[in-house]
Amino acid sequence: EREERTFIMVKPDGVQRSLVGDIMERFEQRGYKLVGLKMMTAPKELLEMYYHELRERPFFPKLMAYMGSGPVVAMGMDIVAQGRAMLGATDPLKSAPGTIRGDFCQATGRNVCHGSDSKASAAREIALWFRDNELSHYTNDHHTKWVYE
Ligand code: YYY
Ligand code: MG
Repeated sequence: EREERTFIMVKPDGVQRSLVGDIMERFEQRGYKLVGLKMMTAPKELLEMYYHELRERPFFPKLMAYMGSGPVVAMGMDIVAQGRAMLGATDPLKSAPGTIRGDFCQATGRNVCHGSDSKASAAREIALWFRDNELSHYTNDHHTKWVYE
């Protein structure tokens, strides 16, 4: 298996600003494979589990309000490398132009997109947001012949 799973999410501000297509397109154009996709407004309990590590941080209530403020678009992706690099830094003003955050936003609390920071967090996040039968397993020549060598 050369592929690694990651969890990508367009946050409520990205949905409100109609950036869903742009963000998904960047990952597709890079040759990453979409394996799961859904739009939903996240219940509070899900957000609390998802950002469990940050629960003691001063910005946590603000983060919960932001993330629960409207629908998000969740994606499971098969990614080989660089998925997180495409996102940019947590603070958009420290993100290089060309990255998603570097191109689309300015504030940490409105940073439009999430990407898993490790293999382990990707597995945890995908299991939180998707049921097994909501993930697709497929191959296509586009990836196996024309993206990979
Ligand atoms: O993985 P990433 O999203 O880049 O940053 P995390 O450290 O995991 O924090 C998750 C989320 O929390 C971040 O995207 C915005 C928000 N946040 C914040 O509002 N203020 C901070 N000082 C740090 C993070
Ligand atoms: Mg993170």
